[in-house]
Amino acid sequence: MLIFVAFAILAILVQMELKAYLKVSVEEGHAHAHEHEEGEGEASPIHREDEGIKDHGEMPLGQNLLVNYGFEVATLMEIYAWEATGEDPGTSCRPDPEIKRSGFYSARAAADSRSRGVDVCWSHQLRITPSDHDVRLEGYVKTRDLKGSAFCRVVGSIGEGEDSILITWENKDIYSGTVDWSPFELKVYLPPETTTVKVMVGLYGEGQAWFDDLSLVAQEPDHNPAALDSNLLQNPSFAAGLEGWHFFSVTGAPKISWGVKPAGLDKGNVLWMRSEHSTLPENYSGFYQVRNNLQIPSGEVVFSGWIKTVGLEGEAWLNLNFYGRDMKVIVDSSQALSGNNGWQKIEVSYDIPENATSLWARVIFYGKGEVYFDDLDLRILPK
Ligand SMILES: [Ca+2]
Ligand SMILES: [Ca+2]
Repeated sequence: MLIFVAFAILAILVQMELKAYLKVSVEEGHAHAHEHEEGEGEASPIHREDEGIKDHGEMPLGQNLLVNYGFEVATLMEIYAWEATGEDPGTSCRPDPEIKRSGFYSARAAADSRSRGVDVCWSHQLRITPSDHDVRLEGYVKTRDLKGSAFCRVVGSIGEGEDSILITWENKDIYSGTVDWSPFELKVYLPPETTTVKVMVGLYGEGQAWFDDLSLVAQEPDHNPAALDSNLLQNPSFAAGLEGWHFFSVTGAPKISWGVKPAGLDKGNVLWMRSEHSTLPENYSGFYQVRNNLQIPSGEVVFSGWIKTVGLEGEAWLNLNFYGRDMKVIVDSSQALSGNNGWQKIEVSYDIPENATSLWARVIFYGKGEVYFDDLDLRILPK
């Protein structure tokens, strides 16, 4: 009897989600209706016909554009319409029938000490592209013993796959430690040239996170261009721990520890990272923040900060990346520190390139030893 009831409920849930999906497909254009027949219950590849999407007129505002947003259509290993990151050592992404906020499954991500700080996440490609709109991602997350952070992310690009051009990367680190189901939200503007949008939820570090009941809705854009000559960084002096900053490590980097610690009256909290092993220069790690939606035709970006190194057999420096249509520019600070150095101010600057939509500020190091960063400042000076 119980089994029968369970199946009946499952059938209703699946139907609810598929209905929502079909409604989206219809608004998107009839060309996509066949996906449902082919792909039901399986993580089949998504066939996209981008030409048809933007010309279809009205963007369905206020409607959930995610498919299988409650993760109810899943098998033992896979979640329909969601893709898991690769099987890096020490990481796993699975549907979880035991721990969920609603329905029968949640999306679980987990990493242990072998994971080397890589992002472990579930990713979903929107079937409608809300270009020239704001999108608001919402959902719920639960974490357990998470050193590092859970995150949510919206990534916009032109094209797909290896040839795609990244133009928007809005990331928000949301919870760490142990929290019961808690809400999160993230809002970002997608430039008109956007053709592909991916939503990601996951974690980095060590521990577990579960996600459930997601939604992403498009809204009329509420343009909020970067203010000139003010610090664009969130939490630039680490007074709020690592809030606003996201760890990254280029594949091949050995185990690295990081955190914030007090470093005297003038500096308060500072960011520190330590590597126990020497690495090649191309195997660098660090933290970043991204400012999307630049909407500034001209200006000089200046990124500065204080760095201290202790026995660093390698280098530490600041880095700016610009992404946009037909362009990608990576600029390193001309100065890099190594060995033992007291606090030194370093700066990197660059004129905003044409078509740049996304600006990344990164603090970076490679090699064995310890590095500290503080009082970072990212601003655009009018030209
Ligand atoms: Ca669920
Ligand atoms: Ca500080």
